[in-house]
Amino acid sequence: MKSGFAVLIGRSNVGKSTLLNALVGSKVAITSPKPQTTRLPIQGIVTRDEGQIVFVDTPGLLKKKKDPLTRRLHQSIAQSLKDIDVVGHVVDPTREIGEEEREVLRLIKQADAKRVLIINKMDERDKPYLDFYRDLAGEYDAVVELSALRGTHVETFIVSLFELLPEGEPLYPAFQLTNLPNKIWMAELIREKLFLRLRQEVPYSTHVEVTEMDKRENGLLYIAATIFTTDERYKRMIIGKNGQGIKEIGQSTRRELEGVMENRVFLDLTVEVDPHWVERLHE
Ligand SMILES: Nc1nc2c(ncn2[C@@H]2O[C@H](COP(=O)(O)OP(=O)(O)OP(=O)(O)O)[C@@H](O)[C@H]2O)c(=O)[nH]1
Ligand SMILES: [Mg+2]
Repeated sequence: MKSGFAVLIGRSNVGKSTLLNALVGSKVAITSPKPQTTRLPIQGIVTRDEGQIVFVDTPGLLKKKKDPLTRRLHQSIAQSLKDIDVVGHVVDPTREIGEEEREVLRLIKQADAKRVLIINKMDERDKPYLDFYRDLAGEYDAVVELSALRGTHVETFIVSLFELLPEGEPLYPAFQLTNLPNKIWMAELIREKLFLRLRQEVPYSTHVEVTEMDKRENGLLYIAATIFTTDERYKRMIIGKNGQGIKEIGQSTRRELEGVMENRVFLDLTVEVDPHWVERLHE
């Protein structure tokens, strides 16, 4: 049996979380067109006859910003590169190699692991930088070209990883798809709706905590969650005119949860101002 850890790292927005979901075949990580969607190192577990791969999705590297959240996310990336077997560098051939890619290259060279270059978004028609990335092949043990969104060649990637992984026993039971506790996963789903809905700096001002999860006697799953934001002004924007904003966030999350849990859900959302929530983020 083979087993080990493969970390997905790369610039923000290249599709790391979309790839994690495609690998696992289930939505374990949230995705959005906005950079810095991912904040936690989320594990997605793939178990096959050959063995088990634990993929670790990481926050995207974004160099421009120097705020406390970005600092926290960068610490989390560096931490994720310790004690792993493979590092998968995910790149987007529609975007130029920039300072962020060079920083990722520096980081992965320090890691004591096999290196795989993953050229994602191969479904895009215009890939003006594809050859730039292909020219980097010499720096890696393997190169795969795939589309996380369409799921093409994702299986090829899994097969090539099993080749690179050491012998070992599975770490998780075969049915387990992620390490995320239910409450955190639900909070992530709510945060995804905030990222899809809110503009500019507002989604970055938010953090979500699920405070209660309870199966009621009538079979209803009761979930209470608090959306934290740093400013009264943002709180008003999240709640929206006549509460319309928060209502839509609640409805779309509830619908998604009901689909996955196959259970009726009551979602109780509160918005609170806390300028210091970043300090409570665990790594
Ligand atoms: N066309 C195309 N779009 C993709 C593909 N993979 C991801 N995307 C899109 O790229 C955007 C970013 O995807 P994410 O998976 O959230 O990217 P990420 O690298 O996890 O981003 P951060 O968590 O912010 O670092 C989303 O709009 C995805 O739908 C792909 O294979 N093809
Ligand atoms: Mg992500």
